[in-house]
Amino acid sequence: MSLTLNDIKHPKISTWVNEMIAMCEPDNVVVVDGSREEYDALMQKCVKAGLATPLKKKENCYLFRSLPSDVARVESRTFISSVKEEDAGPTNHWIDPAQLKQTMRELYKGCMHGRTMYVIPFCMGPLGSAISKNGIEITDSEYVVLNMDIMTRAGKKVLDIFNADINADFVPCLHSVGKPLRKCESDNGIWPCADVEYKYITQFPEEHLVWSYGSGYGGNALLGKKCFALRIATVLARDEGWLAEHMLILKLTNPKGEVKYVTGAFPSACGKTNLAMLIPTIPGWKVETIGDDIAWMKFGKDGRLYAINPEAGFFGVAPGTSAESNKNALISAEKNTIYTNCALTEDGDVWWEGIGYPAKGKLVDWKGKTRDALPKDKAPKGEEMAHPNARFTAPAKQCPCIAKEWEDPAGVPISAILFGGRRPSTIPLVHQSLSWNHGVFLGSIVGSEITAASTIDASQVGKIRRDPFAILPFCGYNMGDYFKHWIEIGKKTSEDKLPKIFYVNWFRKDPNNAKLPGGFMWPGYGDNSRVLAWIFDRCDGVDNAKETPIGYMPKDGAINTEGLADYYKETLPEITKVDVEGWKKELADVKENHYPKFGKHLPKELSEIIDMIQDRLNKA
Ligand code: GTP
Ligand code: SPV
Ligand code: MN
Repeated sequence: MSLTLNDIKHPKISTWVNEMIAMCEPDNVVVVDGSREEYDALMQKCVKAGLATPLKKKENCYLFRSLPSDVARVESRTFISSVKEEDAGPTNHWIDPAQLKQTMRELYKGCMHGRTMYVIPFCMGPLGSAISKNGIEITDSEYVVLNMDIMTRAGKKVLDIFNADINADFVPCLHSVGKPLRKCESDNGIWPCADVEYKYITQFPEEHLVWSYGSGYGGNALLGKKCFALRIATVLARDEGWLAEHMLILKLTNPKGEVKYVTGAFPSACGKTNLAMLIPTIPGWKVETIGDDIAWMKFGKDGRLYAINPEAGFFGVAPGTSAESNKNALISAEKNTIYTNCALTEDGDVWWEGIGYPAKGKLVDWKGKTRDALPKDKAPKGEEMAHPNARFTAPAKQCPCIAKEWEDPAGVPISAILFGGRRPSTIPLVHQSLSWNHGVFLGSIVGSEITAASTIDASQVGKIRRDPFAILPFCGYNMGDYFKHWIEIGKKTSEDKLPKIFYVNWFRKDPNNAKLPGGFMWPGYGDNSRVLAWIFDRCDGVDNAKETPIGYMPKDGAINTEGLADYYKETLPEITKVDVEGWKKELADVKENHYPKFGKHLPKELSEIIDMIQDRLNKA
């Protein structure tokens, strides 16, 4: 059944693979066919090597534990290696491509000794979609193959596309864990990866090429995801006139049965998966999922933007996921799922902080240590049973609320784009931009408290950093030029056909109000449907908004509060008004500390917007 190098008929792919074999010197080479038998055999290999634990309580589910040094993306070791430094821009790390290739070639030389090289043909997006794109990932990690099997369309069906069109484009993605084995040596239960100073997650934007070395973790190693579908795809999108974004895609149905599609960009671990799978608390409304992390949007013939989800699975944050917060995610991950860095229970199930019930008896924590379950479901920072960035990899088709059109090759027409982040103050629950360019401005100032997904440095967690369009760690070129690209997109069609742009904030805090769970002034999760409903009606031009200095905001009573706890009804006026002084400070900070970074790459339109809003605030 399994495929070999002889099954590759696409000359450019063959040549590239053979060059990589010569450099990495694997013991064997396998071309991944994507079959169930292959998946099962690879999983058994991981179990034998002591890397995967089968979960007795969940059908075909396995737990992996990484090394503590390999639990998240490593932004300090992530590079946009463009020919000119200026093209990487002020927000990316850059090394000259010739120099970096030399360094990495030294590392790759013989790096697959004792290992199998897997060649994975994969497609980002529904097969046959004009918006989809193909790649080949080479890896020496079985964990990566298994995850790519869930997260992308991978295997023979994609190889067939290449073999049918031997000139078909592909994005070459090379990955190694950077841990060669000596003869007869095995991983022996230890997650293979390299020390941090040898990790490199490199994008070569001019060549549309990815080289990743030394990490086995999700965003560093599943190269179809952030490396290709965002860092390389942002470059393709710029050149071809479309958008590649760190966005969820959801389908929203109102009580009359009318449908709108919405995308949303929130920084890592700020609620995309949760919003995409939300169960509305207001009657008659329905949310269904198209995607939870990445959206590719292209103009259709009708001048509207159509979005596809380039992925086929969810690589979701486990901690905080409970039957109450995100039941649909839990059900998605009930079977055929890979868990990473969760805790293991005595009866063979996974557990994490915020799963919604206390653990019993003894647990094996994410570091592999057996510990007594804590009486409460919260451990002190740094001593969690599951790592705060523990993840589940689950097939999207298992999601109970997956939309029937989630694999439609045409994509879905987008009516609204949301931006958001964790902002404890200033930013209101929701406001709508006054224009497309004002919306681009709102995207450009997105900021958030730092979360565990983006750093391995716990001391940084909680500080605020700007994360424009939630794409700061994922933009493959100069962020100033990326802003310009968004302005240009707004000129390609008439304003009425463009999605409306909103800024939302579920994370306002009042630490002095003891009644509020977690100090949050808004319940979030399913109650975010109340805001989605307002947005839906905005898109239809319903008279539910008032114009304020910062944009359109809900009229009094326009947010449905039926069934909301009294203490949230009391906080609602505070989070739905303009904090004039807070906004003045916000804009001053953007002007002094954020925008100057982009120099001449900052589009003048954004400076004009900031002046306009400052002016409006001064008159308020
Ligand atoms: P990535 O996969 O890292 O890109 O993250 P994501 O944006 O998909 O984040 P996710 O939905 O997994 O949410 C991460 C964390 O935010 C979880 O701990 C959630 O419980 C929490 N969260 C999500 N939505 C809300 C909300 O509306 N309110 C509050 N307070 N917390 C939320
Ligand atoms: C994120 O960090 O935004 C993720 C997880 O979605 S990773 O794929 O590791 O980037
Ligand atoms: Mn993400």
